[in-house]
Amino acid sequence: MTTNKSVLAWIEEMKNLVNPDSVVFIDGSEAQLEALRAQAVKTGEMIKLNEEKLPGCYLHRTAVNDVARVEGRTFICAKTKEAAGPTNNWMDPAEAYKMLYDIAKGSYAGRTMYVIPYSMGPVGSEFSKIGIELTDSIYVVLNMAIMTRVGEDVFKALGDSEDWIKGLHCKCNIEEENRYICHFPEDNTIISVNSGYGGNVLLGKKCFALRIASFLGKNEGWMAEHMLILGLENPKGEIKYIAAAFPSACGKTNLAMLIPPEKYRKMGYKVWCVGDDIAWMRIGEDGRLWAVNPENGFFGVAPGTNVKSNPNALSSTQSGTIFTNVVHNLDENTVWWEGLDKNPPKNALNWKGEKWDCEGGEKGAHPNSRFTAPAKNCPCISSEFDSSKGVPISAIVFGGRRAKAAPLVYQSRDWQHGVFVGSVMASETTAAATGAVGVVRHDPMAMIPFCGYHMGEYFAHWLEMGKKLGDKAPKIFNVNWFRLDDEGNFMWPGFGDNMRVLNWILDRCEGKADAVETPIGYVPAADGIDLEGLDVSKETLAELLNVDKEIWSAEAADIEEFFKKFGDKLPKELSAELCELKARLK
Ligand code: OXD
Ligand code: MN
Repeated sequence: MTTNKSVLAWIEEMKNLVNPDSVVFIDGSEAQLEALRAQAVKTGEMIKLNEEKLPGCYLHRTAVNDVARVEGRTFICAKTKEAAGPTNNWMDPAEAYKMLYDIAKGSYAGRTMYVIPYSMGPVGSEFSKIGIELTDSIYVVLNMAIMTRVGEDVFKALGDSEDWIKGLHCKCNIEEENRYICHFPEDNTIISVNSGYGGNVLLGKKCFALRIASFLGKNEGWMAEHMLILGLENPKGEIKYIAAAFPSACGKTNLAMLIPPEKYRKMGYKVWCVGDDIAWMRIGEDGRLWAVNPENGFFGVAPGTNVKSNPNALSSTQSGTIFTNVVHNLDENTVWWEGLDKNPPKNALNWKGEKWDCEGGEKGAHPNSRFTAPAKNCPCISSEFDSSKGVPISAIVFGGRRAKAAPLVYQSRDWQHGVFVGSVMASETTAAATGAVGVVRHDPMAMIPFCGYHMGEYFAHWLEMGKKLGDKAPKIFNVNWFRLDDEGNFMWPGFGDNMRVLNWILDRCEGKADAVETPIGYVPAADGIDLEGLDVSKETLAELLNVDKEIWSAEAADIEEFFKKFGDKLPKELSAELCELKARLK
């Protein structure tokens, strides 16, 4: 399938290391994928679901100890610890290679090596990047075939070039204590061992499109961000694009596929999804920031996805989808998860494959259970989805899950202040990674698990991009859909009604909406957010937009502590922003 010398030499080297029984190149043809699906069903790796109700859909269960990203076992193996920075685990590259090769050695014995050529971004686009993943898992092949563009065309687009990313995945025996997800940014290499969970093994996604790509972006003058991309069309048919960064499992997929409230729908508003997780952004010929989604599918969190919260995501999963760690409805041979509907199946297996009693109080689906669905299934997929130059971004939005501190929405004073706003993002942790859930942690730009180099330099890169963009830079905002009242209830309805906030954001970009200055930035004027048809009073909105000086003074002290981590790599612009914030809070 290829005569590329660098590719063939590396495959040979890896073959000698892992010792497979055979090697299969993934050509991307439906016939080959279908044969692999059949083989996975035969071995029990996947279960074929009801062809009438869920055509082309499958269920897979991971090992019980392997259900989320393992941040504690994810390493940036740069030459120096300093290059990886204080927010990454670091391992010396020579030691890491030795350890990983010892684990990988002979691990494909009795297994097949699948060679997956894949493109992040449309095949052949000058902005796309190519990777090759070697894996011993059919589940990985089939997921990669949904999440990226795979096959022969990718080798054609690569030609003789040496500009591609190496990725070796070895399932081994799924041993937790020998699980490592390692990145070698200086070698364009990723090695993942002893896991079968998507975020750890679909190497095009977090490993390449964020960790390696963020490093490439810094060196080449572009940005790889943990952001959804959506287009908001107004009744005049004009579409404005927003890129938004939220930590994992904080609603990026829901926002990216939002259905406007009825009133807005009737007026002709529409939301178009370009991407739900990752944005690669470059400065275009016109000097504006342009974004592409390098992925080709959605690896979404299943629990909570339903006809109300995200009908578009649900529709996307009705064919050609792989479900992981959800409930198996045995009567219908379909799937179920908490929050899908109020009718949990009576005759069912839980995510572990055990008989499940829906009234027994235990969750049936894992909280981080997932669907891998083709982007083309999404009813609101943007017509620009496959565009190689991407879409021009008007606004960048940061957000997290904060019970109290952050108001519903605020705008930064300018790009530099916006970078500060992104750098001080904090959010309650979710089930997308192993570890405690609901603990507030700093997560600058939602990139703490994904920045492939020193985060102080990453902030500097953001500031640099702002300088290059000048007055063409998108405006920067922060949102928080998760504010709680004193009784612990959500104060903002969220979901489709978030469009009311997006409207204010886009109006601000066009200088059309009023705002009130607060110590942290600009919040909407009293009547700035349309509340018609909502069960939210003016008083509640005022509360939602309130900036509590006491909370923010504590926040500022905490930011000061957090910033100390970055030492002299913290850009002085950000310390200056912190000083100004403290002064404004006095
Ligand atoms: C994801 C994540 O899967 O952020 O997108 O964990
Ligand atoms: Mn993500």
